[in-house]
Amino acid sequence: MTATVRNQRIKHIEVHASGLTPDAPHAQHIHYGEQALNECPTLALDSNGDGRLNTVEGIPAYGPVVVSLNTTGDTTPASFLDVTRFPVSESGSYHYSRDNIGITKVAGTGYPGPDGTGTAKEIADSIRESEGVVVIHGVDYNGNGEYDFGRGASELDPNLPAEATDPAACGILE
Ligand SMILES: [Cu+2]
Repeated sequence: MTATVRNQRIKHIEVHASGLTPDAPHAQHIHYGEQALNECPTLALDSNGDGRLNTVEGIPAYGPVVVSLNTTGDTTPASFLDVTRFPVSESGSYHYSRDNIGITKVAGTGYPGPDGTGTAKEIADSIRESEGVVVIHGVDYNGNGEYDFGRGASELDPNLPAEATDPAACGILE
């Protein structure tokens, strides 16, 4: 996973993923938190002990969403679960790239100011310093070929299955 960042803009980013649930959409984001560890999570963060890591449990490792790495349109955190605009894993893998993504200010990123807002410059600087974490979501735990509610609803949106939003893969953005 690589990104070229100039000023407050990602000039080019690439994500190469494999081993994913095949033929399913995968939400993917750059996560960053000023208070986060800026690393990929492990099951040690499974705070409710249910044997799987959900997206919120991973936040101490990677922080909140700062950029939505989708294929078209708005790339701010507001688009983080607009699943129709994220890449689909043909046979479990994909090669994603996109140019010219503007980085925006994001509330809740753990900075001292009002609402913990990080400015676009602060967030861009952190991504440049390899503190941004790309998280790919979507795990078909029961292997039935679709995201279902077998492991309950997503903690992020009760209308979505947990399978659609749990973290599946992760990498530090170099
Ligand atoms: Cu994410």
